Amino acid sequence: MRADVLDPVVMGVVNVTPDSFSDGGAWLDPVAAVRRGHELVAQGADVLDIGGESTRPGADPVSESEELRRVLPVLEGLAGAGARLSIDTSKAAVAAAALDAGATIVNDVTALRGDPQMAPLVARRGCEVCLMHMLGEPRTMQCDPRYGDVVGDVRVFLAQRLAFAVEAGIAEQRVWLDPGIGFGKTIDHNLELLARLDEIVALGRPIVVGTSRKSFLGTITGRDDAGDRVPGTIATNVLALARGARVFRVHDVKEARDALLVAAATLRGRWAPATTTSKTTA
Ligand code: HH2
Repeated sequence: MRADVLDPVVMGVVNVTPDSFSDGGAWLDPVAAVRRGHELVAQGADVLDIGGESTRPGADPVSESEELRRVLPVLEGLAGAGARLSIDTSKAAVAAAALDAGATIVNDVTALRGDPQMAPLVARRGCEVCLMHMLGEPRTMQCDPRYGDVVGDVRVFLAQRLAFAVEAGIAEQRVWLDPGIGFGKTIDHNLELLARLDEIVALGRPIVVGTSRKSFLGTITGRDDAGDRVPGTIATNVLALARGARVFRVHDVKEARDALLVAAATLRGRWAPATTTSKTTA
C-alpha cells in the first residue's frame, strides 16, 4: 500500500471558477488554466486537482453543463502534462467525462453522498477517490457548526463512508480520506483536527489535508489577503506530515513541495530521493 508514509504527494489546485475564495477568476479562461497546470507541474506537483465549482462558504451551486464547459478543455489540455489528474466534483456526469479525458482520481467533497451515481461510477472505473468530511453544505456550513468531539465525529464519519465505498464495490486501496478542513468547522475545530490528525491517520488510508490559504490561517496571522497565507499553509502541512498525512492539496506548489521534502528528510534523519511509484499511488 504505502511504501513510505513520509513521501508527500503534492496536489496542486487549478480552480476553473469565477468565485473560488483565493483564486476565483484567475484561471477561468481554459488557456490560462492549462498554462497554470503546466506551471504547477514544473514546480513539482504530483497531482493536479481541477475544479469547476467553488465550495467556499456561501457558494452557489453550478449546473452540470456549466461545470463540464469549465473543466473539460482544461483536463484535455493537461492530459500528459506529467502529473496525475484529479477532478474536484460531486457530480457523476462530470466525473465520468473527466475520467474519459484522462483523470484518474475523483475528489468528491460530499464523500459519495451528493450523487447516487458517483459510487457505482468510481467502482466501475477503478479510479482513486478522495472522500472528504463536510458538515452541512457549502451554502450554510459555516453557520454555527457543532460537534460532540470533532475528531471522533469526523473519524466515525470517514470510517462509515469508507465502508459505504467498499460495499459499493470500490477497492479499499483506492480510497483516500480527508478531514475537510474549513468545511463546517470553526477555527478550533480545524486546529483540533490538525493537532489530533494521528487519530484520523489510524483509519489506515492515505490522508489528504487541504488547509491551503484557508481563512483560519488568516484569523491566526491577521492576513486578510489569501495569497499572504502561504507560510501558515506550510506550517500546517509540515505538522500534518509529521502526524502521518500523505497528500497535500495546495495552491502554492513550489513552496509547499520544498517545505515538505525538507521536513520529510528531517523527520527521517536522512535524505533519499523520492520514490515515484509509491508517490503516484499514494
Ligand atoms: N478544499 C477546497 C476544495 N476542495 N477538496 C478536498 N479533498 N479537500 C479540501 O480541503 C478542499 C477540497 C476549497 O479550496 P479551493 O478549491 O481553493 O476553493 P473553492 O472551493 O472556493 O474553489
